[in-house]
Amino acid sequence: MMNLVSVLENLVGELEEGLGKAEDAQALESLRVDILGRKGRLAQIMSRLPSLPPDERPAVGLAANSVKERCNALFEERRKILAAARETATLTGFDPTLPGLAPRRGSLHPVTLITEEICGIFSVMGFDVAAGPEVENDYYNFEALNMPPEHPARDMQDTLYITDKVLLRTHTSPVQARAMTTRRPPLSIIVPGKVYRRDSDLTHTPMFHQVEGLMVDKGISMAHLRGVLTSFVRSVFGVRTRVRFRPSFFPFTEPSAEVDISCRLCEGKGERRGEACRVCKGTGWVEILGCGMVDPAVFAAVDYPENVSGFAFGLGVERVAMLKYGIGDLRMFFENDLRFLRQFA
Ligand code: 2U9
Repeated sequence: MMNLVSVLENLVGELEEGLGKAEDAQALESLRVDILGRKGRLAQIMSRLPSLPPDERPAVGLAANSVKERCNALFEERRKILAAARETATLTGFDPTLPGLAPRRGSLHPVTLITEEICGIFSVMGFDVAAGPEVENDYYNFEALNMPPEHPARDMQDTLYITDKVLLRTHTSPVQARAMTTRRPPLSIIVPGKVYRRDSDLTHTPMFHQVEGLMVDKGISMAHLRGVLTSFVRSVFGVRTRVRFRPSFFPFTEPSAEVDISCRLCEGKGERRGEACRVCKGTGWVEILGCGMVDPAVFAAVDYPENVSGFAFGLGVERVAMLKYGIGDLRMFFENDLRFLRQFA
């Protein structure tokens, strides 16, 4: 008799398991027929009742009634849950019983990708990555960098002023100037960040991204500048890239140079399909960065000794990204069009 009672009790556990898998009304009904139906599991067990000794029958009958009641309650509970889900689905068009959609994975912005690539290359060469405020004061943005009051580079046309003496940094150079006030040479740092200029047209945005670098020690020369920047450029654009240094001018470096690389689109030929190359305007070269030997006036401003020298350089991140990825329009970086951004996944 005990045996038949425990067989009955097991039915409840079996049913619970089956209910967890029943996802719709149809599955629920077939499970009910299976267990409680006229020829179901419970009925089959009960058909063995007459073969038991008469004094054992009442206990089994009692157990059967209890099991039947609990099974009905479990069915009812599941039926209500499925009905509620169906109602939600018809009311909201949202069916919580459907399998979910896998979310699309995001990707890093091309400006972030290039910034990380550039900083990675200089980190390997021993540079520390440094950062500083985007809201700067006149001293670190201009004065310490050999741009005294009335210097043309401070022109209202270029600089976004907050007050007389407070402004949005126009380059990341103030971070290097700050680093030199807190650290003694030897020093080599690379500074990525946002910079701001009062400029807005097809090829200029009021905010863009720069990476600038500085190396200071005894005996640093143009040869170090040339070696470091040539190997940097070849890391980003490939070992076959040709590099040339052209004389230029910056207030904070003397001598100064601009670095051109051979055009990737026309491979330095200046010509494509019988027409002047649109990327290098037919010259075979594109400008990629500015650089120079730090002007002694800058060292004087930060109280560095006269026996050190150093080189500095700067580049625009959007410009590097445009050349590396062949992006023709600066506005792409700021529109956040997912069709553009997804290509960098
Ligand atoms: C200190 C001393 C010198 C940073 C330099 C450049 C040359 C340069 C431009 C590239 C394109 C700005 O983004 S851009 O428009 N930058 O050409 N920057 S040397 O020289 C420094 C910096 C800090 C203390």
